[in-house]
Amino acid sequence: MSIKNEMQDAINDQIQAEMFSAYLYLSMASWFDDEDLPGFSNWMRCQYMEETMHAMKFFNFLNDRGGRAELKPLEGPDTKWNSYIEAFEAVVKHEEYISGRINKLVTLSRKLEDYATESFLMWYVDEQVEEEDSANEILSKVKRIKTDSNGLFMLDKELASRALSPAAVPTILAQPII
Ligand code: OFO
Repeated sequence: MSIKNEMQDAINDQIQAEMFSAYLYLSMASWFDDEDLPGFSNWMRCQYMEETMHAMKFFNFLNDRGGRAELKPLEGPDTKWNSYIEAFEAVVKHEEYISGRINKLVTLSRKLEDYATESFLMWYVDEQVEEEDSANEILSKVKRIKTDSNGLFMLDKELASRALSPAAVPTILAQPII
């Protein structure tokens, strides 16, 4: 059964939101580069790629369901923050906003009795728990560090070790099944 227009429109809005997330984190990666914190920048670059993967999962899903992804314009994200705490507070706030959007998509899928979409969305429900948790964890560390340059150096080293999950790559490259 093809996806209904109302669900397709809502998913297209979500593709835009995920791509904005990618754009926001890429902007943060650039800012952290400028702050000479390559590990923080690496974490944000990975985040950027994961968000692209989130958008592409929706993109591929629409194609698989006989729908069509229609890309919408993106607003420019912020380009600088007053502190590292402020930057990670913005990440946490943004992830909470995205979680709220995913919950609304689940509500809509139930209203439309679109159980295939509801099942698909459960991946995002779980993913948002992880996204909020990792952002909150780094925010707590950044708050603890405050102005301790040694602590900042150590955290930068820790964040430098983050790598993109291998599962993300095939999702981004996947062709729709015809
Ligand atoms: Fe950060 O989870 Fe998608 O947007």
